[in-house]
Amino acid sequence: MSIFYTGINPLNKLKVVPVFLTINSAYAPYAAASINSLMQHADPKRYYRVIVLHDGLNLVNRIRLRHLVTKNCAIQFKKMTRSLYLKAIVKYCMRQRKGAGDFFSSAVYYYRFFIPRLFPIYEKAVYIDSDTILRDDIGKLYDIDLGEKVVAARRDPKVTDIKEFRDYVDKALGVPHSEYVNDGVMLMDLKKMRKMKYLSTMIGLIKKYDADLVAPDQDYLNVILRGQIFYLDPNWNMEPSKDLPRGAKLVHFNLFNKPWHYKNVPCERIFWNAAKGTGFTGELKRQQEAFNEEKQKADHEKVGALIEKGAKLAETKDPLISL
Ligand SMILES: [Mn+2]
Repeated sequence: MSIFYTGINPLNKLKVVPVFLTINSAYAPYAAASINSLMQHADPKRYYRVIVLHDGLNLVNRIRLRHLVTKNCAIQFKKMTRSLYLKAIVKYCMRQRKGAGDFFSSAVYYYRFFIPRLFPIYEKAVYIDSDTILRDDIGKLYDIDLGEKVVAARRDPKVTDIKEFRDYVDKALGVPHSEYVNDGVMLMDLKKMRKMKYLSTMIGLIKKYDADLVAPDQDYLNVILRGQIFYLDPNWNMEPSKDLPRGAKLVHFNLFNKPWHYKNVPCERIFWNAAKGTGFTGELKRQQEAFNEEKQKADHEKVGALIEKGAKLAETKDPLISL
C-alpha cells in the first residue's frame, strides 16, 4: 500500500464500495476528471475507495490525484509489480505493437484482470476506464446483484453499429456479436474470477495463440466469459451523443472524439465540468490545442485502420482463439 493512501478506513471492509481505475502517467488528467465526477455523485451516507493501479505514476501526479479525496472517498495507489503474468502480457503487447494501427497495445489495458488476485479482501468491485465521467452514484452499480454471472458489462455499441466489427466478433472470436460486451465499465465478482482462475486462463490463451486481435483484453473477456455475463443497463456505459438521454449514469468517451483532443464534440461540457477543480484543466486545454490537423488526421487513420483490421481478420475460417 502506498504511503499516500489517505482517507477513511471503516472497520467493515465489505461496506466500502471499491472502484478501480488503471492508468499510466498520460492518463492521469482524464482519470482526475473521472474520479472527480465519481466523488461529486457519491452518496454521503456511503464509503468509497478509489484504487488506482498504475505502472509508475510519478510522485507529482499521485499528489495531484490524492488532492481529490473527500470525507467519504479515499484514494489508494497500487503500482503493478512485474509478475510472470505481467511479463507475458508486456511481451505480447510488444509483439502486437509492431502491427500497424493498433490502439490496444498497452499492458495497462490488462491490469483490470489482476484485480481479483491483487485484492483478495474484496469479493466484488467496480472497474471503470479513465475515459469515463459519472452522472450518478457508482454505489448503485456496485449494488447490482450478479446472480450466477461473473461480470456485468454492457453490449458494445461500437460492435452493434459497425459492420466490420460485427463480422470480426462473429467469425474471428466465434462469439455472436449480440453477446459481445465492452469492458470499459464492469462490475466484477472477484470471488468467482479467482475461483475460475480468470487471469491464468487469459494468459494461457495469449501464450497458446499469440493472436493479433482488434481489442485483445476485451476480446479475451468475451471468449472466456461467454454465457457468464450479466447485461448491464446501457445507461451505465453511454456513448457521448448530442442528445444524451436523461437517464445516462456514465458517459464513456470510447475510441473517437475525445473532448480533450477535439472541440465541438458531443458531451464535451460534461467532461470539462468534471475536470473543473481537479488542477488538470490547464494541461488538458493545452493538449487540445496541441492536437493539430496532423494529429487529427493520424487519429482518424488509426480508427480506419482498426476497422480495416477487423474486416481482414473476419475472413478467417475458424476463430482465432478458443477455450
Ligand atoms: Mn475507454
